Amino acid sequence: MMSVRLARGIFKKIPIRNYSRAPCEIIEILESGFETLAQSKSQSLLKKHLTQEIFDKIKTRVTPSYCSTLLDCIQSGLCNHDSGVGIYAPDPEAYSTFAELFDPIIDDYHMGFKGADKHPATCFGYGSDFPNLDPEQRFIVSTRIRCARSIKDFPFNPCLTKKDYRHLECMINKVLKTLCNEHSGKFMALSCMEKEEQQQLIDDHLLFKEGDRFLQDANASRFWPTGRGIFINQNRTFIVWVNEEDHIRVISMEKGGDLGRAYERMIIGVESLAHSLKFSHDKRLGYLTFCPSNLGTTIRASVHIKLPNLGADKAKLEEVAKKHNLQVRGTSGEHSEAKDGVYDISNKRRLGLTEYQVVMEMHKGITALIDAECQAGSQK
Ligand code: ADP
Ligand code: DAR
Repeated sequence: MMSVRLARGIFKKIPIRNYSRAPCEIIEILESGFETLAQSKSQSLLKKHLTQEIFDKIKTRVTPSYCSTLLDCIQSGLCNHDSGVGIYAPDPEAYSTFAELFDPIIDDYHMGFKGADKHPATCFGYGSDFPNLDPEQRFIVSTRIRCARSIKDFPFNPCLTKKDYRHLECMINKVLKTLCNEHSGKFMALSCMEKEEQQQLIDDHLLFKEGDRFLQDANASRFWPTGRGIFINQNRTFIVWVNEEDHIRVISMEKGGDLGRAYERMIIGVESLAHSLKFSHDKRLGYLTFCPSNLGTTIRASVHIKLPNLGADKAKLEEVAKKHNLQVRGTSGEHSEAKDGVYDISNKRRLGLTEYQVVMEMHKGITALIDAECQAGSQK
């Protein structure tokens, strides 16, 4: 893979960017990376939608407040041709500065969110709207639902300074400490965590992994592990990730298929944080996130599910998932393989629907998937 690791710190002579167009050396890296990507067999949305015309139109632009360049947005996708998406927003303004590229990728990923469309107002519904997906506990090992929030007036990972990371950690942790009842818990900074404890939390699917090359090449891992950490309650059912891919990830988990209980806990958690924190929100794109695949509701509702029949034919499983707007990941999340026949299956789109509609789409999809699994079993 070509190496275009371009951390802000590399350009010693311009530690603080204050230019109105991308410098020549950045444009040279962009042109070389674009040419290599164009000749590759990449299936990323970046490759699909970054045409020569769009590239020439936006390659010199920078965002007004942080001088983020097109290279800051796409260098992960230029370095990793096996990306699914291949682009991130280094700061909130990138979505408008580079709209010619972001908009078709957003439309494609979220399955029909056009430039003129507006994300709907927040409407969570209630956990009680969603019955247990697997009351007999035949298929679903566990259920997880998460949403992301970015703190208003802060940029995203590639533009954060070490001081920003510390400031965000402190600001978010101060509010986490006020949570009560089943949402009360303890914050553990990654920098103070024993490696064994960290690995156990990762293996238990509670903590984010380290060393994601897609995030590293997007300059999302600078100053690691400064400012990164996890907040977790006593029952390990309510978790908040701080400064991994997004400033905040609010996560609720349940053993088995009780989606409604997990969802109700997440709603209370994210609304409690909203009393004290201001989030980055756009009237067209909803809640803003580092990756365009997470815009809007930012919700990913997933099950760890055993599908011995459908899972025997991955193409068939993908076909059924696609029909119901579901996304199949491996047991350890994205870019991982299924172990012991356990798949992570979730809603794919997050933008253009309300929170209630996104979770209902997942609920209906997983119900249909279980029906298909039973049918596949009866045909044996
Ligand atoms: P996200 O984008 O939501 O953070 P990832 O694909 O990175 O998702 O997964 C994050 C972690 O969450 C991984 O360890 C993954 O195994 C875990 N996970 C996802 N869904 C479930 C689930 N239903 N039950 C238990 N763990 C889950
Ligand atoms: N790995 C990147 C991001 C895909 C979406 N997942 C996120 N944002 N965690 C890719 O382009 O494959």
